Amino acid sequence: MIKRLGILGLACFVLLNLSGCIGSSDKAEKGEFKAQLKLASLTPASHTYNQGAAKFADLVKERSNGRIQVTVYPDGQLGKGERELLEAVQQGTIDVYVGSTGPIGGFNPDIGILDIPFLFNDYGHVDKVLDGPVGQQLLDDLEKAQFKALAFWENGFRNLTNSRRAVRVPADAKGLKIRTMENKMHMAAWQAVGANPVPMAWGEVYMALQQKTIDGQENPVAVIHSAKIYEVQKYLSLTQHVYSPAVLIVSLKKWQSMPKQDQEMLLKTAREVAQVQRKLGRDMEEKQIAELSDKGMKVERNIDKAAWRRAMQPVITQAAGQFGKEKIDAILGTK
Ligand code: EAX
Repeated sequence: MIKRLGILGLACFVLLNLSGCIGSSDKAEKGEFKAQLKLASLTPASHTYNQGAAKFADLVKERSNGRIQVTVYPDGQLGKGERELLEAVQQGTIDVYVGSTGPIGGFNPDIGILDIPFLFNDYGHVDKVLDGPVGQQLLDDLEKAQFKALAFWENGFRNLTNSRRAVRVPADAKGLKIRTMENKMHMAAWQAVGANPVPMAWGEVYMALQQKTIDGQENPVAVIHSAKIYEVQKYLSLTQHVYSPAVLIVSLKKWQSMPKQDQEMLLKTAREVAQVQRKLGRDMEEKQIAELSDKGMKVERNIDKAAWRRAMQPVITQAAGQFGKEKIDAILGTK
């Protein structure tokens, strides 16, 4: 009798499984859900995005008992620009993106509020905003663009480099051809300063600087250092004119195929690694600036930030109209 019940039970299980009646959540409970995720970034393997991504991949593999494997493709292996990578995530050819929020405004305008020059006072202010309700709302809003944004990681405060001259005050940048991200607010900020913004995919920038088709670019120290920008740029001005968040994004379609318990594990892991990844860049910043100087860059530290903020004020004023003064004040007022 028991033997007959056993066979009957097994038959039912096989039938249910074959009919797909055991959904993804049941599969997770039974630890059957499996996924191979392709994670793409533009920066070199040594950059903090990919150090964070490697940690994320290890933890996800461990916490899923090997069911979910994340393979990291750094250095633009899967695409030359971040907009291109994001489009690939929407199309499902890339599963996970880690990169700046710069081009994301083109997919969902809300996050563009973070591109306002001189919005953040310091890293402490950044963490309070991005890890608080304002940041969470911006991450949630990205579902409208088919992105499941798990956590804010960090690109950093952006600084100007150029090959022509020392730049201390905004007038020194007048007429320089400065590569910007494909981001209207960044372009407007450099226009306001009197420079000529040239939007360009990151993968094309090093050669454009080498061939002098552009004079300069702006990026955080960790990007300037890891991409060896010192080989093609002489001057570094520590303007810190805008804070550049990064974000870890999973394709929403892929996310929705996952069992709830795996989603929760990925979310928890992304948030944990966010703190580690941000600290990596912050702890290395001064050492990397010293190394850039050793590599021959002329580092300008004596930057009058109030003058730069005044020069970029038209963009800051315009942003209040675009995003609403109360939303901006909520960020400025976060202590
Ligand atoms: O995300 O395109 C850029 O300038 C970005 O800051 C860079 O790719 C790192």
